[in-house]
Amino acid sequence: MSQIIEKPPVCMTIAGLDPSGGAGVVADVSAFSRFGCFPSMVITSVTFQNTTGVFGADNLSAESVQRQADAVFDDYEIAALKTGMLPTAEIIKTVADLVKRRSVENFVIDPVVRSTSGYDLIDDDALRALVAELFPLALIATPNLAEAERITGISIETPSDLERAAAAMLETGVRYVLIKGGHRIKTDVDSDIARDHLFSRAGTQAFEAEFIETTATHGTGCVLSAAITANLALGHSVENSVRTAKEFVTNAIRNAPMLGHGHSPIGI
Ligand code: PXL
Repeated sequence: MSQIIEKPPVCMTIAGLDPSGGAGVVADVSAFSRFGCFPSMVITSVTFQNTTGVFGADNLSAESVQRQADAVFDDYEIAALKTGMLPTAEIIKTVADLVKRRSVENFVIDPVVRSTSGYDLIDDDALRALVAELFPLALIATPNLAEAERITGISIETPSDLERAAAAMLETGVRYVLIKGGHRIKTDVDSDIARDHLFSRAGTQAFEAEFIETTATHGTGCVLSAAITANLALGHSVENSVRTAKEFVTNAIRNAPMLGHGHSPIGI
């Protein structure tokens, strides 16, 4: 008797390779798989790094990125796409063209700007292209506070700064903006809560989890955005996808393997 196996939704990540396995495409692929999605990955850059830092990177050409992605798009139906490290303006333009040509609806941008250890993963030209050409095409972007500041030029200290920064990003056309790390903003609310804020034209929603004091934070942004992507591919709403992804990351931080001598990967 033959068993009928249901086809999994395919998720694609277009991002960098972290050979130490904590961030980038390896983290994305693990998260896609954990939610039952089939993973596809397009490499933008081979980085040289471990848990203590990023020491450099060999960026691939825009043509290579396009040929990797088109080969997969020609063959599979892609249910959702996320981007991570997009190091050059040429690669960003290629990805914008791909999203338009392939009419990708579930498009998630993790605007990776700088590694936890302070290495700039994207230059200023690329940052401008990211905001001008890619943000307008996205369903959701997931900057942390530092990324939201670099993208908008607004220094975020208060809840009203946070709202101004979100409004500036929504102006580009992106439909949802999830700003992570809102617990660092000066308010009288307790700081042992990890609070992220989801903004859209319809309003704001806060997502809270226990704040875990740990050095195991390598790849949290990648895993969160990949988990959102997988949940969108499964047909869930943006709000539900964010909620599920945040719970997943909180658990992964709790289950971190504490590898290496710096910021350990999280346990997914
Ligand atoms: O976590 C941001 C990030 C994303 N992608 C790659 C990285 C990093 C941080 O080091 O190396 C490839």
